[in-house]
Amino acid sequence: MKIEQIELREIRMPLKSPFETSFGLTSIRRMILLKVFSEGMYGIGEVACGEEPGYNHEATDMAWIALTDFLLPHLIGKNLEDAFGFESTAKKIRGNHFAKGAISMALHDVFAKAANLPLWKFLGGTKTMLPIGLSIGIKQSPEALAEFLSQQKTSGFKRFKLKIGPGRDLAFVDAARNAIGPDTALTVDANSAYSLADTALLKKLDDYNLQYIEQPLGYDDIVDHATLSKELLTPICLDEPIHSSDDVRKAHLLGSGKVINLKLGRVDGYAESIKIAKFCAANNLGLWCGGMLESGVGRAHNLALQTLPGFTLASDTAPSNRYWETDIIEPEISMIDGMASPLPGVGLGVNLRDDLIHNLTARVLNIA
Ligand code: OSB
Ligand code: MG
Repeated sequence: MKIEQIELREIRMPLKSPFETSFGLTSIRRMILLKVFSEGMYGIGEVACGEEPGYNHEATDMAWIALTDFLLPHLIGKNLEDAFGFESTAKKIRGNHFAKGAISMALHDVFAKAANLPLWKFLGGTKTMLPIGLSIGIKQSPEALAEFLSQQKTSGFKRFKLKIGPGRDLAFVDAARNAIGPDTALTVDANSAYSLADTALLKKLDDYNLQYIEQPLGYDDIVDHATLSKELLTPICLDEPIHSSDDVRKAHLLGSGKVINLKLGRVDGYAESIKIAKFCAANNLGLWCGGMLESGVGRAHNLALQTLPGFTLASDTAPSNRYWETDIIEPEISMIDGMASPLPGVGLGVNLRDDLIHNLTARVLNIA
C-alpha cells in the first residue's frame, strides 16, 4: 500500500480526576493521533508517552519532533508490502519508542482494513474474553484509598493495582488489602521509585498476597531487579526497561522478573509485541497489557493486542468512562463483569468522534 498522506494531530484531554504516580501528577493528557491514508482508507495510532519525560525519556513535544523531522519523512510516499514494512527503517532511528509505536498502530489498522479483517484477527489474536484490571493513582491517605476501593466493590475489575512510592506504600497497601478482602487480586506499581537500599521495606510487601510488584527499581534496570527477585516471595513485574523482545529475553536470563507489562508504544509497536507474547508463552512468564492513560484510539489498540495467545493476566485497559467524560471514539471501550471483548468492526473497529476531536485539537500537521 502506498502511504499517500499523513496527518499528525495533538489533542489535549482533561482527565476526570488527576492521576498521581511516583513520578508526577497528570491532569490533562496530551497525546498525538497519527493517521496514515492509503487507497481511500486510513489507519490510526496514538503516541501515548507522557507530557514530560518522567515515565521514560519520551514526551509529547519530543515525539512530535521525532515524527516530523526523523520518522515520517521516511514513510510518506512509500509503497509498503505489509504492516511490518516500516520496521527496518524504524530500527535505524534509535529510541523514540512511542513515536514509532503510533506508526506501527496506524499501519496495522490500515492493512487490516485492506484485508477486510478486524485488527485483532489480522494480528492472529484468539482470545475473546479479556480480563481487565484497574490502575489506581496515589490517593491523599490510606483512608481515602480504602474509601475509593469500597466504592469499587461492584465494579467487577479482575485486579486492582495501586500506585505506590516512598512514604506512600505499606500503610496504603494495608488499607487496600483490608478494604478488598484477602482474595481479590491486588498489585502495586512503584514506577521505579525505590532502590536495593529499600529491600527490607519491599520485603514487607510479601505479607499482602500481591500478585506481583511492578517496577520497584530503576527505570532502565534489569540487574538489580534480578537481585531483588531472589529476596522477595512476591513475583516482580517489569514495565519501564522493556523495549523489545530481546530485553525480555535478557531479563528472563537474569531472573529479573516473572511477569511482563507489555505496552505497545514502549516496544515500538506490534512487531516486537507479537514476539514478546510468543516468548512469554514459551517461557512461562506472566503477561498483560499496560496502559498510558490513552484515549479510545490507544485503548482500542490495547484490546486488539491482548487477544494474542500469551496474555495470562488482567490488563490495564479500563473502560473509557474511567478516565474520560466523553471518549473520542464510538462505541466507547466498555466491559461487563470485568471482561472486555475484542472490537468486531473491520480494522481498529471504532469510529472517530471528529466533532469532539476538533475541539480538543492543539495543533495539526498534514504531510503529503
Ligand atoms: O506505569 O503503568 C504505568 C499511567 C501512566 C504512565 C505509566 C503507567 C500508568 C498506569 C495507568 O498505570 C494505566 C492505565 O492506562 O490505566
Ligand atoms: Mg507501570
